[in-house]
Amino acid sequence: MNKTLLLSSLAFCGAASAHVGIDPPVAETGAPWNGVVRIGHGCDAAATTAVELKLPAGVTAVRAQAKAGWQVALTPQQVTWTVAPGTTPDAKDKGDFPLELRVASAPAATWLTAVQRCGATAVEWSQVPAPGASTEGMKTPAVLLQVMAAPEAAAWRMRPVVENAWARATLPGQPTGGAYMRITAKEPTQLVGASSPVAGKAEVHEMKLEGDVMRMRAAGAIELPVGKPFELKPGGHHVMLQELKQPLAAGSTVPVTLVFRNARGVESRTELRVPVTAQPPGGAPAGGHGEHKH
Ligand SMILES: [Cu+2]
Repeated sequence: MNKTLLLSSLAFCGAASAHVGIDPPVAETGAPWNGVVRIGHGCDAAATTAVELKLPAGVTAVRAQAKAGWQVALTPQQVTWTVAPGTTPDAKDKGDFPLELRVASAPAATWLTAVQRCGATAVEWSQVPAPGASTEGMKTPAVLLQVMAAPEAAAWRMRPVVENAWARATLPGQPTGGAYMRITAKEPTQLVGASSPVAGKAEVHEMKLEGDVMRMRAAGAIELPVGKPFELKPGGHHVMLQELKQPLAAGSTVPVTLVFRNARGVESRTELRVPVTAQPPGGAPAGGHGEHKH
């Protein structure tokens, strides 16, 4: 094997450590949860041959739907999918394994452990971050099921759709940056805040004419129109990333969390991975009047 091949296979191994997850990642306490356990691919170069999902107290498996090419064994606290005899799995195979759970535990971040077997190798997805911390940077994080009370789960299901998010690249030493996106609410909802680990402070700003000068200021709670896109864009509303801890580098992504509040006063959060670019994607005119000069 020459050097180039070796490097590319190493790169592939890195990419192959993508996570095991569940969809949806939210469950309502006291209610059935119907969703899937999702496997991105095999363990590096080897195909997945079995998946074990271990459930904590308060979460029980009710039913696992049949999946072509797989056999399933179920106890209340563990579900095991095993590749069926005569099936030849591929390392690139992805899988969604349908499952029904019953969630009786109180609202909390609830971690499920998964074991992914690829022949003789096993990957244990079991790393749990400190409370409130993210799994960012973890190699084999456990699977997070966010258990919520009914009002929070309803707010989460009806949270706005966020699309076309981007942030403008900043220069070294530049203290602030802006993030932009399109938000479409499904029910009466306010955008009430934002946060990002790359910024000491993040705020939603609006542009206001003061005399004949456009200035920006904190927008407070923004009432989002229902079913109609609301644009955060240069020269208009934007998420202001203040006290930047590092420059926003073109080609990277930054985590940004938006906080919404529904008509019943219940908050929901949407975590975004926002791509950083030098110019608005799609070549739209930048517009704006120095919206990042305070
Ligand atoms: Cu601003």
